[in-house]
Amino acid sequence: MKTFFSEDHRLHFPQAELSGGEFVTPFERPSRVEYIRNRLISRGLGAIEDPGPVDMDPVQTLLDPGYLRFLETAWADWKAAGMAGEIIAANVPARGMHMDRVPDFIDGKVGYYCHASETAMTAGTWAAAQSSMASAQAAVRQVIGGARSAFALCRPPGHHATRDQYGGYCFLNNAAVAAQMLRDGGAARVAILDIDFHHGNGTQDIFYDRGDVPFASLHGAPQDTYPYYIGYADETGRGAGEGANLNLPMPPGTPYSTWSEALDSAIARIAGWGAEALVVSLGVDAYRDDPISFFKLDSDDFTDAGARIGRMDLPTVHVMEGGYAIEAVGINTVNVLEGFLG
Ligand code: Q9C
Ligand code: ZN
Repeated sequence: MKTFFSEDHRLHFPQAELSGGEFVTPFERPSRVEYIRNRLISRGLGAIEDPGPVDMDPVQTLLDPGYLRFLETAWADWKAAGMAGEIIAANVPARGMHMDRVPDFIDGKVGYYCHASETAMTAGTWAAAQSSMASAQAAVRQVIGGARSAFALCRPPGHHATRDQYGGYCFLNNAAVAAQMLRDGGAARVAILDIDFHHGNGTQDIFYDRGDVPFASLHGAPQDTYPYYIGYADETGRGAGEGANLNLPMPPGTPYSTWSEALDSAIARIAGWGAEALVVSLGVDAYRDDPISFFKLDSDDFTDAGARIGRMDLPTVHVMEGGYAIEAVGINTVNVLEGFLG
């Protein structure tokens, strides 16, 4: 399996994450993907290639143009306004306020286009987000070209980003654009299976009204974890998308015996949807030692999960999402891919 990876992820390295009322070194840090790359090499999983430039056409078609312009200019606007630090959202539109009027001043714009203030933006964030997207796109081209699978080693991750909001360490929804590109490449129905510990709110939202890109997510129950306000089992899709959204929230302490049953039901639903291609939002933060998550998967469980996904026998683009147990993130990620390959 080929991997696509851009060194430009290093351009995104905020110093601060707001966590428990303190600024801490972000959990989503550059070394994460270095561990994954080193493990890919030591296990001989296949070539690792630079993706080349991003293609913004499918990104602009799927996402909000005003949001993309904001991401492009946010740092310059922030600095021009005399802000001393990294971009952090301090205000967001709340109940009773206008949800659809974009402020002129950058401080207000930031809150308009952000849903979670733990995530900081810096000078290189936009370039890094685009290079992350480029890896997803190169992996899609590989699969459209006939490969059974490809791995997009994306950083920053994407599944929390909606059409017009960033947050949860995500700026551009790589998996969503990958699925749309597989549709455009000829697959009539493209399923997205999100095994990251957190609910893929952005991906769900982007395709919620559509039946051609069904979405299934295994995640920590929203009552107990981010993104808190979405990810319930009764969110089943809307209009043409009714029945094409499957949420499988699970409580703190969930072991692999329970998680794997949920995975099997997601896999059965994807088969029932008649998917012709698959995008896996591949987060490994369901790991027992993940510092911000509460599932109890062991490293070997990720191999088994990958094998179950592989038995779906669909052309598959794996897109990297979360996973913050730095020492194990490479092992766990490559275990999924090796299990998939069988
Ligand atoms: N005090 C992904 O896994 N909440 N994003 C962190 C830490 C945000 C996770 C709380 C978690 C976002 C791609
Ligand atoms: Zn996650």
